[in-house]
Amino acid sequence: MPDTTVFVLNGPNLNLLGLREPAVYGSTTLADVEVEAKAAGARMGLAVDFRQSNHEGVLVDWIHEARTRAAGIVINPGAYTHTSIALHDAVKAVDLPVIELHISNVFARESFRHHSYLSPVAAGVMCGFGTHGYVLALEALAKIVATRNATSPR
Ligand code: CA2
Repeated sequence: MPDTTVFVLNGPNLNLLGLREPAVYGSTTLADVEVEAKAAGARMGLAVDFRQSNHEGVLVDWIHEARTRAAGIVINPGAYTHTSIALHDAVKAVDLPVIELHISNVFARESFRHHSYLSPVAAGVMCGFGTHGYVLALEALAKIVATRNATSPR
């Protein structure tokens, strides 16, 4: 049984994944991504708590919840990436590794997607690898969590 939980958080409109705009975001649904992320996490000894909300404050609450319930966070903040000082502050406030993830290559898209409020406070940023990015981000997080646990075990 994995004894390390990580949160995978998804922001606004990602509930539409696979159902709209397949040319940009692919045809895999968020439910498919959840299954893949949980399987990948299990292989790495991580229990994945996978969530989606269209509401900024709910995402803030979940980041706070992770302080006591998770060893790290993968977050696709959706469009809040480009607007949310609240998410910046929440990530900064939790002493947890946070990986920022985007399905699309935001730098190959509109200029308003080139700035992120999360990147300066994230442990790392992954974008442009489609929904496989969730597995890649979990691998990166697993490595950071293992290193943290080895240097300061509970
Ligand atoms: O590439 C990403 O993962 C994004 O975080 C997705 C956000 C976008 O605002 C960011 O700039 C980049 C949008 C999520 C909306 O997802 C949809 C999925 C399918 C159909 C419509 C929207």
